[in-house]
Amino acid sequence: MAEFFQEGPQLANQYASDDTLRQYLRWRLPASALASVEPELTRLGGLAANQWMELANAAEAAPPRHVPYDAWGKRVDDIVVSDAWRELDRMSAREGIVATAYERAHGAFARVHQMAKLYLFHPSSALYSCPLAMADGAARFLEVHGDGRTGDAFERLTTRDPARFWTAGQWMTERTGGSDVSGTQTVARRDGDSYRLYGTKWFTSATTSQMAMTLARIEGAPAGSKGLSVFMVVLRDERGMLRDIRVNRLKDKLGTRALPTAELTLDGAPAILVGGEGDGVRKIATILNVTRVYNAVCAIATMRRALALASDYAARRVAFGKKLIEHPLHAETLADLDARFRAAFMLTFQVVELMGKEEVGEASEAELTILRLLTPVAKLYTAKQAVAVVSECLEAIGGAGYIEDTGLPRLLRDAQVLPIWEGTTNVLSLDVLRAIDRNDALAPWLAEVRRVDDPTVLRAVDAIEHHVRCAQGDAERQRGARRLAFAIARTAAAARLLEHGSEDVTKRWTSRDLTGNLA
Ligand code: MFK
Repeated sequence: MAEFFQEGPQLANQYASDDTLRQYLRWRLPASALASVEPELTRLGGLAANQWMELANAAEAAPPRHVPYDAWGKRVDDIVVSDAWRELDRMSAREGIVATAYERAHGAFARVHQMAKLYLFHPSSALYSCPLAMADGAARFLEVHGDGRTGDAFERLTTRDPARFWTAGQWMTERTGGSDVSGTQTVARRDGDSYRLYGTKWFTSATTSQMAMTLARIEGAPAGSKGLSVFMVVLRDERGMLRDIRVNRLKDKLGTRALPTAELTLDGAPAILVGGEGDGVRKIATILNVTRVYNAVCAIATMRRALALASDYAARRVAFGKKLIEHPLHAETLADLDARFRAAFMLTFQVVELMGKEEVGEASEAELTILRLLTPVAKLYTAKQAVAVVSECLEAIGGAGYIEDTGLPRLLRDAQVLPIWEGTTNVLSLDVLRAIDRNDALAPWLAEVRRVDDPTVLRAVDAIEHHVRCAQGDAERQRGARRLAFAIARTAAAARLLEHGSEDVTKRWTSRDLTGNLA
């Protein structure tokens, strides 16, 4: 008898084989926009299955290295990255993964177009999506708050020319806090028309970026987050040397291993104040809200990749006399995971649509407040789902799912960062309360969802309203904030699934308790 060898799961074209994305685009995009984006997405779907994936594997195999001194003892703080990482940078520029959002070829649908591209790119990018997220956040910040002093930064962040393209860091976290940034200790001292920054940044993702947006306190400004201001830092001089910045070390992380994340000391780094003095947390929220949407898109993309592999495997692997997919319980498990993915997809792309409308000035007041509410909801919910769904998909592949050189464990490690960075689940659940209290964001969303005439959704909406009305006092409201955020996420997703009319998935989804027992 010939020896048996199991074939591993294979990736098909990641656009052509993705019914969820294709059906969604057919549903939402005008025919002319769909006709224009489909050939491009089909091509990118091929890159995601092949060339990008090979680059991502190569980048993972050669993680970044910190070289503090040169051969002659001079401090250089070089961060050496792989050729593959650099090629991912060039390819993402050429393909306009950021630029598409600002070219606005499809008006209010520019974000849908762009995020569809990011969705294909992310799981085959070794997290190059991270510098892109922060570049996009910085571009949006400069579009909203920028003035003549930031030179050509906006143009560089949004170009397709790899030779000019810049990515950006987003340095908010200090030893005093990742969630509570009000204790930021970095000081900005005036230096003529600009500033110099002094302090330590504890987590700086993508430290090979050309620029960063950061928070610092101008000397003499009050304590707390109102006393912080937003600054732009161009990291290197014409010779490529860091400008009064020291790299203390690279972080040794559970995942995202191709991504250089560093601890930095700013020792007089030149910086440009952007958006005026003070109120820095409120202003930098412009960036956070972009990167949180990226986080959600990358979370659903991760789920989809894990499901694509687990489903392909189920069609190849034979156990107990038949293929895995022919076993009712295995098929049921995959169908449940698929429903969780599709619900998360619908929620995320609702937020993407609203963001696109906002950016071209076509969002109504109600839509703006729904965007404010659903951005943290989508981020926190999809991130948690990504970890759970990827974990189940690895289990569905069995022991091989736990073996490093299959590439599968990386999916889980990389998913685990999604609920942590850009605001943890609890911090974002409290942000949902902030949106409800300060932006009165619940009422317009409730009104919108009530238009979906379905008894399960209407019951869930009533339960949410009842919960918000009855929660007494700050502590009780905070204790219930996570349950509330999850209930909003599940209900928003159900409403979209119903609107879309995908019957099987909708039935599977609405047969659950959408509110997760809010009472
Ligand atoms: C693959 C995907 C790639 C993703 C890229 C990942 C790169 C990773 C890099 C990072 O991890 S960067 C660090 C991320 N850090 C965070 O996300 C911080 C998490 N903490 C919070 O979000 C806290 O809630 C917050 C810092 C905002 C609390 O600050 P405060 O100052 O104690 O809150 P406060 O006083 O309530 O808010 C200040 C103002 O900002 C208020 O405005 P008003 O005074 O006018 O009312 C708030 O309404 C406003 N604000 C806060 N969050 C907002 C917001 N406005 C709009 N949107 C928001 N999200």
